[in-house]
Amino acid sequence: MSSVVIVGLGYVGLPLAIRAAEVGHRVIGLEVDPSKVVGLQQGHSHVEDVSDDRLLAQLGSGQFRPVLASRVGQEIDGADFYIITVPTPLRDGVPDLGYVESAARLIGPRLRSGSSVVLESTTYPGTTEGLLADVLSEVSGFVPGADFHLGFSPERIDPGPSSPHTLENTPKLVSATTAQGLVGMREFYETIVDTVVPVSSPRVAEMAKVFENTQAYVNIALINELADICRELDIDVFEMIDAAMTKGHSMAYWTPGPGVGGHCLPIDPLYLAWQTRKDFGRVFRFAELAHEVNQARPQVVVDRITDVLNRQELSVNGAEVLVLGVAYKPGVGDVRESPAVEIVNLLVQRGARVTICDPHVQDWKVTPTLDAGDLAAELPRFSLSVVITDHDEFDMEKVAEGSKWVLDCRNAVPSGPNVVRL
Ligand code: SAJ
Repeated sequence: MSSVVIVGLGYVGLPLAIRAAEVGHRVIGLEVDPSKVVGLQQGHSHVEDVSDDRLLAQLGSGQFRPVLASRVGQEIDGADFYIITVPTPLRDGVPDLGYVESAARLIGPRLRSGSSVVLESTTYPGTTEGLLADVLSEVSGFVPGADFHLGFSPERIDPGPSSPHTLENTPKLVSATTAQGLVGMREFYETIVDTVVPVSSPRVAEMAKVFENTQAYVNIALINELADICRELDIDVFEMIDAAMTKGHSMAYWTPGPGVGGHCLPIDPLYLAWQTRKDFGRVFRFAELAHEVNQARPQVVVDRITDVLNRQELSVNGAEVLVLGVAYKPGVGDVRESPAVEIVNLLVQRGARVTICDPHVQDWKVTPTLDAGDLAAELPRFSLSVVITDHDEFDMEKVAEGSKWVLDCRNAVPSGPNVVRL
């Protein structure tokens, strides 16, 4: 088995670190957030996909050690594999690869001849063989591909405890700048996942990842726009989708909603859109149009809320509105890029008195919160309940029974005279 250093212990790095430890690799995980490191050292997992029990087992066996990145020392020298799983956000529409560069500067001086460096963070094609190779070469004095191996293997984590798609059962693309590097990376990942899919270069793997999420983003934008058209034509969009899905082939199931959140779908397509404009002045029209449509969804929701309140001869200003679910999708507590944040802000700007209820989100500070256990008793005091994220914890029949009005953004609430769909 191998010595492995994983840089970044978030929703990608921690599951990878624990899985690698479970199959026998010696893993050191580097994390910049001291509270996360302390929590991990105490056996508390901050990632829904990794239970405390699995974490404790690997801490106990000594196969996994979480270390504060700023305190790391020679324990990470000369590892077999260095895997970078850090965020690659957008800053005002511009890719921010600062975390990748910091990771490269952290591990570069520690490489030995024959070490392998793998980037898993989503980025635009050319990053691995460009920016990452350049920084590693600068800080290590080594030649990428000759002195150490370099590759890209996109993360395909589907967050959420209820997802059937796990790290182990999701095929893993693997690529390297040299044939020899690919051999070692394939062997390593084959100990961790059921299916490894080698591709000819990091650029192919980088582009495949961006394509995976762009096709999702575009299709969600398409069904969001069709939902608005169906409403104008008085067609039940969900019945229409189910009817279309009976075709059985060349159809994928996408549903309209209040917007597209998370750290992947609303971000990754714009990495490529930024690159095509910068490098050769080409507009990646599908990505930019999809972003325009999906980013407009929160305003669509607020317009619908205004409509429903108007039916009660109420204005948004001063209305008591309950928002059910602010995480970006059911079963998770992540509010990054969540459309609910934008919807709440728009409502507050218009004078609404907003309360949120989300059993998965702990540190919400924007508005008052309601505990899910008090939901049934408190529903009647709101002029409108808005279902933004349909967590399993919500009893939607009780939401329909107890609410004056419901705006259902997820087709999650049973039909009723007081239930309006987005
Ligand atoms: N959403 C819709 N309609 C849909 C599907 C999703 O409105 O039909 C919304 C969700 O409500 C959510 C957002 O899109 O706000 C993203 O949800 P998601 O579950 O599709 O995406 P993530 O970010 O949790 O995970 C995605 C998944 N990729 C897809 O292509 C759907 C996951 O399979 C990937 O592994 C992950 O990105 C990744 O790592 O890229």
